[in-house]
Amino acid sequence: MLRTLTAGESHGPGLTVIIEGFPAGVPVRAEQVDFWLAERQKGFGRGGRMAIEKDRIRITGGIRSGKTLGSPVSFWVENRDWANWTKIMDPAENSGSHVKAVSITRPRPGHADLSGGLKYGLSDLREVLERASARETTMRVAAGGLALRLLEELGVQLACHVVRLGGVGIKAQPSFEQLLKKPFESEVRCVDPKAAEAMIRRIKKAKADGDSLGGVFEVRAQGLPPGLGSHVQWDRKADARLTRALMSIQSVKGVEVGLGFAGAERPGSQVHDEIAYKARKDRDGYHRLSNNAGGLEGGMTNGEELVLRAAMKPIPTLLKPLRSVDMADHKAYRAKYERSDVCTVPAGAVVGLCVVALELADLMLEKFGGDSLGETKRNLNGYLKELQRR
Ligand code: EPS
Repeated sequence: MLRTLTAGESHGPGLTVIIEGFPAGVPVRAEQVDFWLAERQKGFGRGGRMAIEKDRIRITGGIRSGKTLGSPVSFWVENRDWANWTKIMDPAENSGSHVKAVSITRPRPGHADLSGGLKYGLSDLREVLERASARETTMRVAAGGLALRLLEELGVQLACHVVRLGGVGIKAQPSFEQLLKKPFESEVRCVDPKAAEAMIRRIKKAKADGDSLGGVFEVRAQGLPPGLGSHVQWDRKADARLTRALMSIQSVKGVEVGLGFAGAERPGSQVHDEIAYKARKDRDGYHRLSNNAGGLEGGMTNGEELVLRAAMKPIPTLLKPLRSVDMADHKAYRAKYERSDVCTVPAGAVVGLCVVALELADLMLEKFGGDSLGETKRNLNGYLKELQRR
């Protein structure tokens, strides 16, 4: 139902997103989207670039009088750093001066540089890294900010936090209520103050060592009805779609649902969530005595809290670069160092929340349809009423 496309280079004039298939009548203000953009920019371990940028959307289509119109919604975010890159990155420049600018020919291990250069036949690896850059996630966060408005109207809430960073982990799983407030107060988006302190120490050490750090973040959602996605076809499975969304974030190398890999170590009796029933006024009375499935069974939501985790590798740009080869002479050199962050796991958590929001909005629209928010709400409420009789 929803199609989202982003465009723009990290040091070009700016970034664009188009979200097609969004229903009419969803109230949204630019500040509500900007809130998430600001959250993405935060986090201990970010580099100098975030001091330059102040990401804010300009609404360029699909919204009037504070409400969506049903037409494609489009946002634009300016790259402030563009002012320093016009000679190197101006898309309208065709006099050949870009070619004269210093080319990057020493690919960084772990980055898109080498594969992208080979694939697209490019000899200046800047033409790969500009688009592979995590700057692109700005626009997925902007689109996610819009999706979150729809989800909120439909009674769905999301939260995210950092679970592990640089080898330091939290001890206990926080409640959803704790998550809604706490991670936003932490510089590393971690609810456990002791763990957060240790994470910050690790980032400082990595920076001093010219190194980078990865970690694991978690995205959770409450208020989802059972039956989003479907068991009947592989590409309709909600777990496949949600994990794909998370895997598409730069640096993500692994995704878990609920108990995830730990479930493979236990017998079935200690994994599957037993079913109970208690009549409720607002929706179905089925619930689970545990939530190891993370809210997903058979490719569908089961009405329990959605629990997804993603593992981010350390950033590939290192102040003390790793061994590489110059593509111009095939000789051994150290990789090119470009200004970078030391750790982006806290920012990754926000990006994760936003891409999950986009996918959940799509799953809700697929099940409940509707060209306007009112129609979608009526369809959802009709379904929830029906569930009470089951
Ligand atoms: C990035 C390199 C850095 C990061 C950037 C991602 O950019 P710069 O080279 O301009 O300092 O700050 O992240 C962002 C700009 C962002 O908005 O998240 C890279 O090479 O991927």
